[in-house]
Amino acid sequence: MFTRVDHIGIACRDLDRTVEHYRSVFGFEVCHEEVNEGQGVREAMLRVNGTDDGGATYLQLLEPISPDSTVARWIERHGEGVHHIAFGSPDVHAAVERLRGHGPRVLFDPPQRASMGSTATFLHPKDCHGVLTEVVTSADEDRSSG
Ligand code: V0V
Ligand code: CO
Repeated sequence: MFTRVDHIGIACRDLDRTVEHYRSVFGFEVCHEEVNEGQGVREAMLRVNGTDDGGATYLQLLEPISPDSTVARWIERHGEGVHHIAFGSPDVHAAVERLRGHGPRVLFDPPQRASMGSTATFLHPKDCHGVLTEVVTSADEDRSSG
């Protein structure tokens, strides 16, 4: 069902400063930036490594763009830090079908357009031992839209 860690989502207050930390201290470069109005975030993707399923693993740095977004509320309560983990799946729709009835609440059903043209959903952290869990099919892998 899951073939890799697609990304680790990290909530930050200032995207540019956080990107600069990852660049100057760790040597990671930004490969993609976008604003996701629906999720209320500005995000940067930093590619960490390729994976043996032909995909890749990223860090996803997330800065809230509105005070009532989920990431803004989370930073308010917890401060900056790891916000979610995303598993890569060759077919997020099939993964949702399999997960239905197994317990975790599926938060976006159907899955939605996400970073870099991918399709993704989230599983409620209270049903995943405290971890907000995203399931993502990258644009490369997604054959469902033809
Ligand atoms: C909330 N909780 C978390 C959490 N966020 N636990 C672990 N990790 C997190 N990130 C806990 C929180 O401490 C509460 O538990 C409880 O869940 C309810 O939280 P809340 O603040 O009252 O509720 P909301 O309204 O923030 O809802 C939480 C959920 C929401 C998870 C339902 O954040 C959501 O729908 N998330 C999915 C969308 C998302 O996260 N988008 C941002 C990334 P206690 O304290 O009461 O025990 S967008 C993204 O990654 C994109 C676009 C991508 O391409 O990858
Ligand atoms: Co994410």
